Amino acid sequence: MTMQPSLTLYELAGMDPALRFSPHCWKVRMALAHKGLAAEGLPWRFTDKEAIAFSGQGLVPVLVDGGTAVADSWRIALHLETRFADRPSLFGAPEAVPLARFVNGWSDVVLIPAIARLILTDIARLLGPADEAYFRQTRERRFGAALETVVADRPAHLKALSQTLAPLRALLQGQDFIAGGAPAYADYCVFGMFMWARCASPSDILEGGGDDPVVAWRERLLDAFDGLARRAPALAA
Ligand SMILES: N[C@@H](CCC(=O)N[C@@H](CS)C(=O)NCC(=O)O)C(=O)O
Repeated sequence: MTMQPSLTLYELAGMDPALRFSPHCWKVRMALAHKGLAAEGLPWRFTDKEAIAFSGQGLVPVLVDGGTAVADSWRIALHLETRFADRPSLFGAPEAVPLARFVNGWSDVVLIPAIARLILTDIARLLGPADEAYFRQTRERRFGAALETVVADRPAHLKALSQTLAPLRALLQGQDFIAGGAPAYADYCVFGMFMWARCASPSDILEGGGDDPVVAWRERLLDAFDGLARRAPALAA
């Protein structure tokens, strides 16, 4: 098996450096665990653009693998898959890569805003003053209103999220993971979004309890890799 190289992952953190709540960074953490790789996770803050300027852009995750810096969670997943080809595949088969890419896009474009409407003010509370100001300014522009206004109608947002998750719920009624009988990168793309909520918010974003196949799936992934995700510092119980 390819030797474990020195890997560094720049990860979004709250004021508390142990609180790593970025959905995209969680995709990568799960992907690294899937490949049996360890990386040093460096805490990074929204306003710390200088620290990752070497990557040529201003967002995390950024993975540094020896002399190579890779930004963007999807590109990092492809990098890990090729570079560590003899370790467990993140996709299962080459034909599954475009499908996982669709799931990644669906998570980013559809799930992120649906979950954001439930947790934006919780995130603001985790940040230091400079990051909070940056977060409010950029997100209020994105959502077109004050964060408090965006999250105001929580029951409606919970219902909308539940409806958004209907295809996932139907899929998970018949199989344990999105990728089938075992988890793969498509699962981590969606699970990263739930880790975002779990780490940043004290309230659960799923109300269905034990009857909801999505809850059961989330439990399975919390337990994966010896409970890597379950053990992570989080605000939700
Ligand atoms: N498409 C990118 C998105 C990365 C992204 O949006 N990262 C957020 C943290 S979750 C970030 O770095 N935000 C910094 C900012 O908003 O300035 C990926 O999948 O990695």
